[in-house]
Amino acid sequence: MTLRSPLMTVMTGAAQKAARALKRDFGEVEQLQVSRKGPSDFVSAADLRAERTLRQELTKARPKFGFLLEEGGEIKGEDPRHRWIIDPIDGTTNFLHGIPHFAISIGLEMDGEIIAGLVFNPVTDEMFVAEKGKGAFLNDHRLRVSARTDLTDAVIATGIPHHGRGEHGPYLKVLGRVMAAVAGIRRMGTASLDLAYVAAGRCDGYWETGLQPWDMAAGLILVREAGGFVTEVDGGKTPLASGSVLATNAKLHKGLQGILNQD
Ligand code: LIP
Repeated sequence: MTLRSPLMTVMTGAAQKAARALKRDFGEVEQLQVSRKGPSDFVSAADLRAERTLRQELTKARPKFGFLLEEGGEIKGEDPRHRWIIDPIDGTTNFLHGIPHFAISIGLEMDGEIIAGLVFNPVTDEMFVAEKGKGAFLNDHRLRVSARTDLTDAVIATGIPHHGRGEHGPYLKVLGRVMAAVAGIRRMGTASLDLAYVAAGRCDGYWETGLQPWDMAAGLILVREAGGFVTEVDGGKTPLASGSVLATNAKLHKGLQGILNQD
């Protein structure tokens, strides 16, 4: 058991509160009032409610911090140095299809750097947390990225472009090369959990492009604090700004990056 910092106590408390309603809503997923935001991009009543709860709870504890919210957008705080980056339901498509693989994702940015992250799947009750310099944890157990050194043994997660999003042809070419080089590919549909799974050593790597900051803010620090390596797919240093992410254990990064960028 580890002692939670005051900051992590605030973050976990907010996530637990939002998760209670989310779990109930997930149970009644077919009755949810769902409106269409764009092609394949749904906003549910549960999403909005969870975001409101998270905002209220975090504001109670840290009244001056700003927000970047998936649904509510940017909300400037009195404190310009701190900003919460939140996805109330990452994996909305899974949620709406009754697939129990979605998460609340909360990242805290200070002076442009992510200093804390939480990814919580309320259905499995798995809470992944990390703070800068303090390590990454799953329900209080310390996390380490995998130790695999050969891509032929590696399970790699990815996000596949879909209707209305991404470049399908080029993605298929890249996928073809990675498929041929690894033990298995997974497309689970929740970027924050893909990153958390890399941190936990369940997956050996993950890549995706076209993401939003709230999909990855919390997951980035989880991987780094678990000893992993995160860049953009082309090796660039600003995944949060570009939406392009490649996260692996340190040993597989170069090899996977080479395959992803062959043409
Ligand atoms: C989702 C990501 C997922 C990605 C989807 C989508 P949302 O976030 O986490 O991995 O491939 O296209 O962006 O929209 O469910 O919060």
